[in-house]
Amino acid sequence: MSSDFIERGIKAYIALGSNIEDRKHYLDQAVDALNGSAGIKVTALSSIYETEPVGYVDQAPFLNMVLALKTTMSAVQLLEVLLKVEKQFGRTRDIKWGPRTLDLDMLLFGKEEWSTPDLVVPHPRMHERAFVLVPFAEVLLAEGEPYFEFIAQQLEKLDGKEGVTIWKKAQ
Ligand code: GSY
Repeated sequence: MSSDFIERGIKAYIALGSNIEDRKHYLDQAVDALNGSAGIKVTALSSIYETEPVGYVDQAPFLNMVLALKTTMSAVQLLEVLLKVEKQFGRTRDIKWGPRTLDLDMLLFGKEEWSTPDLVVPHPRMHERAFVLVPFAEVLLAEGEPYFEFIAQQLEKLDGKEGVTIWKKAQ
């Protein structure tokens, strides 16, 4: 992929989660599928964290991470790719808060704000979830993004960080 592509693209951040084995395999496959999509280049990966389930708590622990990508797609096109990749790895949406092979959530799409029935960015609940903010802060810090300061402040105020432990450190 040319550096020109990276210059032209919009930066987006995606949260990934899985709590059905093989959890790590689902995350790896999702990263590869996104990186292999035309018009998308993954630029950074957080560490992988093992996290206690939030919401419906009577289910297995999750692996969660966040990735940064550059894309020449629109936010709606990127959402379509995320849904396609979830489906490709067996995700069904019949139990709302239940176990899932793969969950892909768009956290940010550049500085764009969207609020449609299908897409809301910035993600409206990310500030409530330590399993999102911990890996998100890690990627933003590694990339030297000024938005890190805001997310770090949100994280400081948040409960539940003890339920988020590092499982595989980013290289
Ligand atoms: O919102 C994503 C799915 N999900 C998760 C998750 O990814 N991690 C943790 N720890 N709890 C969760 N509850 C739900 S629903």
